[in-house]
Amino acid sequence: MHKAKLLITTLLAFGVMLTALATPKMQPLFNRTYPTSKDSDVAKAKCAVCHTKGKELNAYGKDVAKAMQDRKAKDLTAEILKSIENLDSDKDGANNGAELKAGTLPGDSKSKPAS
Ligand SMILES: [Ca+2]
Repeated sequence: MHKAKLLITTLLAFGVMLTALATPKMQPLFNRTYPTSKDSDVAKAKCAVCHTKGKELNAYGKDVAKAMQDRKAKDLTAEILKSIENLDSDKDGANNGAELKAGTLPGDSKSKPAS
């Protein structure tokens, strides 16, 4: 019984590790495409630029995923990110490109460029 519990705990720990490694290239690519100051909303949000909690995607993350699916792309590219700059994923009136240039979150309508 104790051994089974230990085995399950170990497997769960590996599962969490694999999930965390699922997209290790996405964030560095995003940061290279949209360099921003350390105190911007984008820098503070880290994974939350595209995700709500865990693996769930916010409005911007869903648009990124859709652009990847449209191209049948396995890996995210700067071209894919730039292809959705004209969208306003979070519908706050500022398009994704303007938000990322300002360091605000394109998937969170509460974060938008100062007008
Ligand atoms: Ca927006």
